[in-house]
Amino acid sequence: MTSSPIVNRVLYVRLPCNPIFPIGVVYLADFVRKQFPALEQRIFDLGAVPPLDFSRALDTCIDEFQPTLLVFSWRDIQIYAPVGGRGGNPLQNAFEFYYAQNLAVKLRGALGGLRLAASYYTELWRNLGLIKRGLKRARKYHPEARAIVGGGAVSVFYEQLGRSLPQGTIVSVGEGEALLAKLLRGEDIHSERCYVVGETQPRKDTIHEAPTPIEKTACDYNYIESIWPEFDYYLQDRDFYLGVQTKRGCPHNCCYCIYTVIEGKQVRINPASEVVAEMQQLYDRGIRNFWFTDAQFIPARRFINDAIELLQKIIDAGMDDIHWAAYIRADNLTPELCDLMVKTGMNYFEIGITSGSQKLVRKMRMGYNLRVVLENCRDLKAAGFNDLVSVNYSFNVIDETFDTIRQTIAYHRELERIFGADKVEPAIFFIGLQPHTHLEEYAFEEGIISPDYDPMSLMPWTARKLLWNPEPLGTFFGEICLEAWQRNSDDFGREVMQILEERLGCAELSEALSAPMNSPSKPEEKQAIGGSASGKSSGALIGGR
Ligand code: B12
Ligand code: SF4
Repeated sequence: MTSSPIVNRVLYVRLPCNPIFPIGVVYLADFVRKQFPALEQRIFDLGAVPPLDFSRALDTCIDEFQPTLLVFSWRDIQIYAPVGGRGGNPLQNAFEFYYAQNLAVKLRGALGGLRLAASYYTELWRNLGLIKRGLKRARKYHPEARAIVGGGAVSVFYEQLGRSLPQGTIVSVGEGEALLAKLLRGEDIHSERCYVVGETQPRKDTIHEAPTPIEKTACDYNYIESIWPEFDYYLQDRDFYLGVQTKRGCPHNCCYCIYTVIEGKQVRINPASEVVAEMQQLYDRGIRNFWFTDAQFIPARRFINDAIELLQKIIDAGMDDIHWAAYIRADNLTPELCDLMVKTGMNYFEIGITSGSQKLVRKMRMGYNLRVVLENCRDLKAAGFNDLVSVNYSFNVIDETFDTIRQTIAYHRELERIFGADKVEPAIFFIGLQPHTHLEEYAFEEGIISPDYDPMSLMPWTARKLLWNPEPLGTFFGEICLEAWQRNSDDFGREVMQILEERLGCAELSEALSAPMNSPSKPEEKQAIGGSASGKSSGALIGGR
C-alpha cells in the first residue's frame, strides 16, 4: 500500500450531523498534536453549519486553510429509530406502508417512505459530494492533497462506501489514531484497518482486527480551542451533553451489535486522572453535562472498580454540580457504585436489555441476568436515583411468543415499580440489521437475506428485511405500533406496552426471570401466532442506539 506524501496541514471535516459534539475529530486532532507538535491543524464542523451553507462554508474553509490532508469524519447514516428522524419518523412511515389495513394510511406511509428514502439518499450523496468537492478544492492549492475518511458510519459501512469515493481515498475502520500517525510519518499503512480506493481491497476480516492499544491522555482543550474557531457553538446551550470517553471496547457478544467489533472485545480503560483532567477543562468552560461515550460504561463486573475510581476522582476534583449519562449494563452495579453514581449526578442512563424474558436474553447471547439487573436497580433507587432510565426493548426477537411478550411486560412493570412509571421510558427499537454481526450470519443461514445484499439500501424490499420484524409476529407488531402512534405518538413506547398488556395480559415476574435450559415454547402458543413449533428461530429485531 502506498504511503502518504509528507503532509503538513491537516483539516478535520466533521460531515453534517445532528448537533452531537464531534468528539471523534477532537480526540484525533489532540492525539496528532501530541505526536507532531509542529503540525498545522484545523477542525471544521459541518454539524454547526446550516444545510444551505455546507458547500460554501467548506470552500471558504479550504481556501483559508489550504490543507494537504483532509480528514473526513462521518458519524451516522442509518436512521431507523422510533423517534422523529431527519426525514420524519422512519419507523412510522415504514410500518404504515407495510402493515396498515386502511388504504389512506398505507398511502401516507408510502409517501412518508418516499420522503424518507429521498432524504436518506440525498444525505448520502450530499456527504459523498462534500468529500469530492473538498478534495478537488484542496488540490487547487496542493495537487498532492489527499482525503481519508472514517468515523462511526464508515466503520459500519466501509465496504460499501468505498465504491462511491474518489480514487486514492483512504477508508478507515474504527479508531483512527494509529493510522493517522503512520500516514503523517509517511510509513506504510498496510497493516492498519484501512484500504485505499482503487488501489487495495479491504481484507476479509478488517472489521474483526483488534485496534491498536493506545493509552489515552486528557484532551488538551486549550489547543482544541485554538484550531477550532466554532468550538463555542457547543458551549452555549447549557443543556447540551458533551462527550467524554472513559474506555474503549466491549467484551460481550450480543447478536445484533457491531460495537464489539468496531471497538474490539478488549476493554481499554482511559486512566481516571486523565478523564477527570479532561472533564475539568470542560467544567472550567461552564460545561455541566457529560455523556460518557463508551460502548458500555461498566462493560463487566471486573470493571466496577475502574468506574468507582473514576467517580470518586470526579468528587475529589470538586465537580459536584454536574450531570452525566451513559449506556449502563445494570447487571454490573454494587451498592457502593450506585451511591457514587447518584452522588456524581448521573441523571439519565440507558439499559439495552432488549427483552424482559430471560430465555430470549440468553438466546440473543446478551449475557444479562435479568434478576441481577432488578436487584441492582433497587440498589440504585435506594441510593437516591430519582431520574430517567430508558430501557431498550426490541420485540419479535429470536423465538418471541405471546408468552415471552407477557414476560417482558411483567419485567417492565417491575422496573416501573422500582423507579416510578414516569421515570422508566420503554424505548421500542427496531434495530437495523448491521453488517458483521451474528444476526447477519443468522440471516444468511436462514436464507432471509442473500450474502450479496446491500446493507445501505433503503429500497422498500431490502429495508423491510433490514428493519427486522419477521412473521409470524411481524404483522401483529405492525398493528400494535400503528395503534400506538394513533393513540399517542408522543409516548410511543409506553403506549406499545399498554396495548400489549391490554391484548395479551402480563406474566408472573418469576416466569420472566426463569430460563430453564432447553425450555421449549408452548406449542399451542406457537400455533396461536401462526408459527411452526419446529423451534427454528424466527429472527430478531435489530437494536440500535
Ligand atoms: C455514544 C453514542 C451515542 C450517544 C452520543 C452521546 C454524545 N453526546 O456524544 C447517543 C445515545 C446520543 C447516540 C445517538 C445516536 N447514535 Co450513536 N453511538 C454512540 C457510540 C456508542 C459511541 C460514539 C462515540 O462518541 N465514540 C467515541 C468517539 C471518540 O469515537 P468516534 O466518534 O467513533 O471517533 C473515533 C473513530 O470513529 C475514528 N474516527 C472518527 N472520524 C474519523 C475520521 C478519519 C479519517 C479516521 C481515520 C478515523 C476517524 O477515530 C476516532 C477516535 O478514535 C457509537 C458506537 C461505537 N461504539 O462507536 C454509536 C454510533 C455512532 N451511533 C449510531 C447511530 C445510528 C445513532 C443514532 C442515529 C441512533 C438512532 N437511530 O437514533 C442516534 C442519533 C445520533 C444523531 N446524530 O442524532 C451509529 C452510527 C453508524 C450508523 N449505523 O449509521 C453508531 C456507530 C452505532 C451503530 N453501530 O449503529 N449515539
Ligand atoms: S449491545 Fe452493549 S453489551 Fe452487547 S456487545 Fe454491544 S455494546 Fe456490548
